Amino acid sequence: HSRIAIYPGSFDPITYGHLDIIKRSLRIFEHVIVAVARNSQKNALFGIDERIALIRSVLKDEQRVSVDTFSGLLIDYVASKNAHVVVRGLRAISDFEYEFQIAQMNNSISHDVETLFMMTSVQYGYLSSSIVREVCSLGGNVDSFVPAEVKAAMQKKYGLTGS
Ligand code: COD
Repeated sequence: HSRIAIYPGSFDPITYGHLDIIKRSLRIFEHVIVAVARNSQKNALFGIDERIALIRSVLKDEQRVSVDTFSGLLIDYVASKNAHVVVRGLRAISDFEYEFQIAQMNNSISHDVETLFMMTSVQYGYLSSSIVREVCSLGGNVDSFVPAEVKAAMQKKYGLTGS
């Protein structure tokens, strides 16, 4: 009987693919906590506080979503929120092996957490934060991938003027 889901990730930056998973999760859960991982090994464009501010801004009208950050093990964070469900999105087959590994690792450390996978919506199947960063850095149009405030923040990072 889980009313809360944790949606963890790097969100560097948040895209329409992430937002789609969040909105669909809200049809199943009463509350979704978007949890930005602090100790991700990925090369980040945005700092943690910038990523949180962007997510909050994009989801400001959604009362049932909160945005948080965590460090250390995901399952410890999930337990600290009295939650039992982690939501993850699945795109291509290439996501599967990585996600399967994380889910099984988490499950072997704690049987108290279930990972729920949602298939990406077809229009976002190819979308990832890293691809969006690359397209934006090279001057490509990212309007259909990220909300306007995210686009503006990326253009600022890359020293591009807004269009
Ligand atoms: N459509 C659908 N889903 C999508 C899309 C899209 N277009 N784009 C991304 N997603 C999904 C991803 O599949 C993922 O489920 C989620 O959105 C977030 O994506 P990212 O890329 O921002 O997040 P990741 O994969 O970098 O997050 C990894 C974690 C931070 C969750 C992981 O490293 C972690 O749990 N770290 C904490 C340490 C820990 O506990 N380690 C042990 C377990 S690995």
